[in-house]
Amino acid sequence: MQFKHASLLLVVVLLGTAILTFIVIERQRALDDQRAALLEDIDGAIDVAAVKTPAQLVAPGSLTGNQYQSFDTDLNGDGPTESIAIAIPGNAVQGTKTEITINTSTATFPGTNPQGYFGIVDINTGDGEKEIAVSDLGPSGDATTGFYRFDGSQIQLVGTVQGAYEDIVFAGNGTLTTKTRASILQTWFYSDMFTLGADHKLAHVDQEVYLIDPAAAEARLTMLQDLPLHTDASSINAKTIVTTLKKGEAVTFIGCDNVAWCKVQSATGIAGWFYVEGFDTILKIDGTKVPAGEVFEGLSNAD
Ligand SMILES: [Ca+2]
Ligand SMILES: [Ca+2]
Repeated sequence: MQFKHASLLLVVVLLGTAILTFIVIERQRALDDQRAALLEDIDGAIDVAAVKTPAQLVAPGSLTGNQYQSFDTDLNGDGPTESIAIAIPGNAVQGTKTEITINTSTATFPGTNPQGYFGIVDINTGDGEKEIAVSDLGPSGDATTGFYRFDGSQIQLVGTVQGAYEDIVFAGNGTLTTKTRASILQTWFYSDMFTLGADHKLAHVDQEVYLIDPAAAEARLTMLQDLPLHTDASSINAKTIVTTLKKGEAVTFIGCDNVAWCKVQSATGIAGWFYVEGFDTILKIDGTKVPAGEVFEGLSNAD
């Protein structure tokens, strides 16, 4: 009897183990199936190979004017031509950049949304050489442009500015003017100048006030409350008032020093300054602080 009981127990244990093993295997199989289905869904939603930046959709045949994906020219003015080409590795999911190669020397212009071609520009027509301009359109329309030169053996970065190269004005005398996004008050862009130095580097031209395009919508504001204006941008403690903008008055925003002071003009043509703390808190002459959106109607707050 003892032996019979032991055999029965063994059979029960073996059977139990077999059932448990079966359950575990089936459970794992179900999980594997779920995982496979999930991966299939992800692949369907994001087809990495199919996600391309505009740059990768630019067909060489669609390029016009000063737009090239490869071009041979004498960049440094020494007679022999250089072979210039760009490549856009990666895509919108994996990250993007533009690789610029002159002969055998390569540089990388970082970015998120390459324009997909380059231009040849001549920042200073008197220095015997030309520059390559490569633009990245940015994640939300804020383009940047990098300028490169060839020193006879290596590619060199001349400088980086905001704006796409086709929107930049080249005076030919070593200066260029672009539109730069301002840091205070609202979403607006100012006319910004750079000069090409003897060291072949772009230098920023600092200005007392960076000016908005008078035709821009962001230049036309309406007063939501009275705002006394400082005569100049010398001190927030100065109490001299040049004029007081009145509630309901249509005014013209002129620009800012891009740090704290902004200039605005009354409907009657009197200009004065107000002080901005942080991005858009206005510190009035009487010491009170008011959000700019409560002072001006018509401010832009685009991304
Ligand atoms: Ca050359
Ligand atoms: Ca030149």
